[in-house]
Amino acid sequence: MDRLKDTIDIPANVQVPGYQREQHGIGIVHFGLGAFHRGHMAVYTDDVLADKGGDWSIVGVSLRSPGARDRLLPQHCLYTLVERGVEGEKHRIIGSVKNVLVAPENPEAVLQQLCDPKVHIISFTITEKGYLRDAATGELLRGHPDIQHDLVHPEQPRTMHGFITEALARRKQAGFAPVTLLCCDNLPENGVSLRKAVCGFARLRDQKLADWIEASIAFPCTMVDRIVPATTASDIEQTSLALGRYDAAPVICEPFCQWVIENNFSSPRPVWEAFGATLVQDVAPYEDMKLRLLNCSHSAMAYLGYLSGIETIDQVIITPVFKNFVVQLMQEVLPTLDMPEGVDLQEYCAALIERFRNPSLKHRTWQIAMDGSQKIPQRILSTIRALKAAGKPYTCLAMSVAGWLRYVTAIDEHGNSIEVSDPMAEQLCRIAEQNKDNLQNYVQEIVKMADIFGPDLASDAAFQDTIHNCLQTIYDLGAQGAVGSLL
Ligand code: NAI
Ligand code: CS2
Repeated sequence: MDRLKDTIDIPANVQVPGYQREQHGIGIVHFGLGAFHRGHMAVYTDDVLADKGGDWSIVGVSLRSPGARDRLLPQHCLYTLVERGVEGEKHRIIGSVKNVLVAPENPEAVLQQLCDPKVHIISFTITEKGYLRDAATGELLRGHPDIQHDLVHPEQPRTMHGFITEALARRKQAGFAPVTLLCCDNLPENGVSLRKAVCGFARLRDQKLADWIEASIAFPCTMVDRIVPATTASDIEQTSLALGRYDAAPVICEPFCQWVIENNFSSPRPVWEAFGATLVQDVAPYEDMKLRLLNCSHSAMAYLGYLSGIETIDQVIITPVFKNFVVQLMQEVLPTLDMPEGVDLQEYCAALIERFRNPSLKHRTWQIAMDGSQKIPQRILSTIRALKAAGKPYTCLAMSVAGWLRYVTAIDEHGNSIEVSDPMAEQLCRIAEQNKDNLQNYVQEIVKMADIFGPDLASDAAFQDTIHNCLQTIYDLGAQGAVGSLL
C-alpha cells in the first residue's frame, strides 16, 4: 500500500485540506505534538487555513523522542483525523502541521524556529508533568536536574522552560514583536501555570528578562476538550484500509470538540472563533466545569474501573454500579461550580455520560490513570477543599482518591502487578511497599506528600481518616464493591 503523502486520488468521502499548503508559511510552533494537539488545535487551524488563509501552518517540537517526527515526516506531516461517533466514522486529512523538530537532536534548530519573526503563537500540550511544577502549589521545581542543566547551558536547553526563555531573550535582543504563549494542557488556570513555569525559570536566569516577559508576553488561559485516546496499531490498520494509503499517524477522536480561550493575546492569531472556538474574558468557570466533572469522572473511572478489571471507559460507564457512582459523583461536585448565565450543568453532566459511553473510542483506563500525582490535585483535591470549606460531603471524591492510592500500590486485586506510569511512581510505590502491612500508615505517608495534597490536606487528620476508611472498604469489598457501598 502506498504511503499517505499527498491528497491525489484520496476517496471522495474523505475531506482533504481546502488550501495549497505551500502557500501558507509557519506562524505557530507547538510543543508536544501528541494525539490531542493534532485532534484539536491543529484541526481548528486547518479550518482557518482553508477559509481565511494566512501564515498559520504549524511546526511541532518533540522534547523527548523522534517518534512523532519519524511517523509524520515521511508523509509530509499529513495525517488522518478519524471522528468516531454514534453515526459511524468520518475521515479527514489534516494539513496544518508542516514540520516536526526533535529537540534533543538539534536544539539550535528549535531555537531558530522559535526566533522566526513570522512565528506569533507558541503553544503547548506537553502533559501535566511537562511543566516541572509542584502539583499542589504550581511553583517551579527549581532543583530538577533538567532545570539546573538549562540554567548552565542556556543555548542547549532540554526543557520547555529553557527553550522558551532562550528564544524570548533572543527575540527581545533582536527587537522582534512579542509572541503569545498558549497553554492547552489540563492544568488549573493553565495560562497562569505556564507563566509561573516560564517566569519562574527566567527569574533564575535573568531578573530583567523575567520582568520583560511578565510585562510583554500574554499567557492566555484555555479550556480544551475533546476525548482523543492514544492511537493503536488496529487504528492505523483500519484507517489505512479506509484511506487506501498507509497512514502511520492517524488521530482517533470523538465528534465533540470545545475550545474556550481567554481573549488575551500579545500577537496576531488565527481567527479560531470563526470555526467554533469561544473567546471569553474569564475561562475559569469553564475550566472548573471541565476539570471537576469530565476529568474527575475520568480519573475516578480509571482507577476504580481498572482495579475492577475493566479496560476501557465505555465498559466502565455501562456497568450499572459505576454509572450510578459517576452520576452521584457529579452531583457531589456541582455545588462547587458557578457558571455563566445559560450554561446548564445538568445537561452538561448528561452529555458527559453519553460521551463516556461512546463504544468506538476504547479509551483505556490505564491511559487515563497515568500521571495521577499531576492530575489528582486539580481534578479531585481542589473540589474536596471547596466542599470541606462549605461543610458539604465529599464521599465519592474520597473514594476516587482511595482508588488512586490502591492503584499506586502497583498490585491489582488479583495479585498481578500494575504498570504505574507517573513521574512520582518510584516514591509512591516505595511508600506502598514500606507500609504494606499497615494501611493507616500507608494513607498517612501518601497524604503527607504536600507536593500533591498541599500542606492543608497533608495535615488534616479528618481527611486522612476519610481516605483510610474508603481504602479499607476497597480492600474489604474490592473496588467495584466499595463503589456500590456508597450508592
Ligand atoms: P500524547 O502522549 O499523545 O502526547 C504527549 C506529548 O507530550 C508528546 O509530544 C510528548 O513528547 C510530550 N511530553 C510527554 N511528557 C513530557 C515531558 N515530561 N516534557 C515535555 N514533553 C512531554 O498525549 P495527548 O493525548 O496529546 O495529551 C497531551 C496533553 O493534552 C494531556 O496531558 C492533556 O494535558 C491535554 N489534553 C489531552 C486530551 C486527550 O483526550 N488526549 C484532551 C484534553 C487535553
Ligand atoms: C483524560 C483527558 O487522559 C486523561 O487524563 O482525562 O485526556 C481527557 O480525555 C480530556 O481532558 C478530554 O477533554
